[in-house]
Amino acid sequence: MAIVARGFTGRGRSDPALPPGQYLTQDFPVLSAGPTPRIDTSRWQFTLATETGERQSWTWEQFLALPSEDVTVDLHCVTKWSKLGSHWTGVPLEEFLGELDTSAEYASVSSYGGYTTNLPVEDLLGGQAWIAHRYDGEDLTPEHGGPARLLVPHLYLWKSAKWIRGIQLLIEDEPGFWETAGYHNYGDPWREQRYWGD
Ligand SMILES: Nc1nc2c(c(=O)[nH]1)N[C@H]1C(S)=C(S)[C@@H](COP(=O)(O)O)O[C@H]1N2
Ligand SMILES: [Mo]
Repeated sequence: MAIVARGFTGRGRSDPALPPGQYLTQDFPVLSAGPTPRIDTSRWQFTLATETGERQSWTWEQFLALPSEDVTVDLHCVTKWSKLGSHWTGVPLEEFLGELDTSAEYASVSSYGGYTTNLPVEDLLGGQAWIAHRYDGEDLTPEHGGPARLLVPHLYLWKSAKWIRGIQLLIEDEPGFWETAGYHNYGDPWREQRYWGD
């Protein structure tokens, strides 16, 4: 294998924080598959359902009363932009899943507006995922998923469902909106899992 010095590999930057095939952006592009739903926090609810049909819901007030964390994370979109060091406030998924009696390994995430995405339950735990309600010190805007969105920055950003409404735990995996349309089922940016077959 030829050894190619960094800087001689073409236009791509070789920032070690950038997964393969990604470029840096300072903006925060908006990518939504449909219209932006407007959900008043007075009628917002987040519902977690287990594989046995057990359900638990949180109102906006109950959600805000949970312990939240300030996190700084890198975002990687499958359309190739990456944004490094973005600041969020959110409730770690352990706060919702922690007490739950489940043997489900898969999660189907659904949003107000109908978007869905899927990921292993394991990827929601271990300090890797939050339901975020603040971005850069401000309430999350509707365009970026406000009042609250999933934030799973170690996977491509399509897994970070905006306008999150619920999570259904499943024994068998259930591909979501983009996963059904050809995006990779798991979506690890470091392994460049963009499409089925990658
Ligand atoms: N509900 C919902 N969530 C979504 C999407 C969407 O269309 N609807 N798009 C996904 C995709 S493809 C990306 S790249 C990110 C974009 O988030 P942003 O618009 O805040 O940059 O949201 C993800 N979450
Ligand atoms: Mo995306």
